[in-house]
Amino acid sequence: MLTFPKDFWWGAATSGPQSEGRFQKKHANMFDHWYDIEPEVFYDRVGPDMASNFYNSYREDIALMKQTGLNSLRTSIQWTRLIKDLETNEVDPVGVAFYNNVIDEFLSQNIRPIFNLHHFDLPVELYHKYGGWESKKVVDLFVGFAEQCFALFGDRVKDWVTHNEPMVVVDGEYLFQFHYPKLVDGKKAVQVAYNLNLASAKVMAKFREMGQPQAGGRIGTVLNLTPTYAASDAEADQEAARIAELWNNKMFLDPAIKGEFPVELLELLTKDGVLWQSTADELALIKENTVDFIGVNFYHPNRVKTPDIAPNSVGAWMPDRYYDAYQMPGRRMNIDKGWEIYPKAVYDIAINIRDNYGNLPWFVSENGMGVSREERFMDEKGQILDDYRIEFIKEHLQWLHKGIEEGSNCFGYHLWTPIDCWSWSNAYRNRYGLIANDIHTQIKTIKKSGEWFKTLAENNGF
Ligand code: BGP
Repeated sequence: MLTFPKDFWWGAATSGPQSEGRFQKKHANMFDHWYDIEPEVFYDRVGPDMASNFYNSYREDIALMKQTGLNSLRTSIQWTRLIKDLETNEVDPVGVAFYNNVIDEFLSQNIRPIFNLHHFDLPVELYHKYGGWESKKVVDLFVGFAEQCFALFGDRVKDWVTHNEPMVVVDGEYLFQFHYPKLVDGKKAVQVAYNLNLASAKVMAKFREMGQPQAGGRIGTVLNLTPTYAASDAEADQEAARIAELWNNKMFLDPAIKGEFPVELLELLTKDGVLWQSTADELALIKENTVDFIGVNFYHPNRVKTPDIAPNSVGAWMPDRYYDAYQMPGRRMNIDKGWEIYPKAVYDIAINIRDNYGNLPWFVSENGMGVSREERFMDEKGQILDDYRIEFIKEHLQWLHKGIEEGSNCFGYHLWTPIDCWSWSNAYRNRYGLIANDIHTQIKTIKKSGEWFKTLAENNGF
């Protein structure tokens, strides 16, 4: 039996845009807009309009979550729902009422709500008007939105998160074209990375200025800390891994925890002539405002090798001129999703935080297994028998447990996701939930993994 620390968070994570649906929203976010102009990009042309209908069924949904044993749940407040006037940050009463009801419902079911402020869902108007995260004006508007959230909900919500996977905004919107506006612009990508870090620090400063910690509040951020593994011990592969790690992980992890960007990254961006615009005041604010805890989303490792192209190749700046993805022969795959399964990485993350980041309190904020056409595994009673998901969770928990035994300060494990939800341009292709959602009827049914998770939470281990 593997027993986890006392008061361990056994939970799950979702987000506003992926669960609520667009009902009664005041504004469109980047994805709403993208779907409006290019629906064909989305798997089966399914957009965010309905998502998993949480806006209408939050009571029933939260009751189902309770039945899967969750003691904590992360979702996000949609900027595009809470705020009526994006310039003045005047709130929309309908949005306020909705989030109040949701919070109260979580609390009445004894589920701890963890609220995130940004999950790829910038209001698209702020992109069209100001260039979105390229602009420091938008950083300040985001702080104003956060301030409203703390003032309205900080009496009941005690755990806050500034961003979910900010690196995905950088990669998806500015480099690799998997999020609208699908730009390929390394220089802008670098500025956006900086501005997202600045936004996180400014929001934390506001949180503290408002006295939230005195009222028992904590604030952190959620990063997709995909560890980098070099293809070999050869110096060139090691060098590729060093730079990939700097760009993909340390660019957010270091300022979040240490309040400073890694010197090696600054040197590299300076040498390449793409370093961001920053001021001494901003850097001082980042230095002073570090996280209370960190959430780590982990799905798959990042294996890299030295790039095939020569170092003096010509063209626009992209970080991946320094490394290529390495397809390791014999790797174990979740073939449906196309991601490698490598549970030991959770242990490596635990030890990295323990040894290199002051053993800060952290939790696994997302981990999970996306599977397509899960109806394949349905029994005659209509329940999905997802033993593969149970095994996947167990394997990751075994490694997490080892990390904790060796002193890593991990306080929880959140699965992605409680109820099958809408996943951006993949829409409903990959299902991750403990609870299945028939998107045609919105009928929700607990999977075998949901029952198993309840026992896991009750026993505080397995
Ligand atoms: C994470 C995101 C989630 C979720 C998940 C599943 O990176 O934080 O929002 O979408 O990935 O992704 P996919 O649907 O691509 O399998």
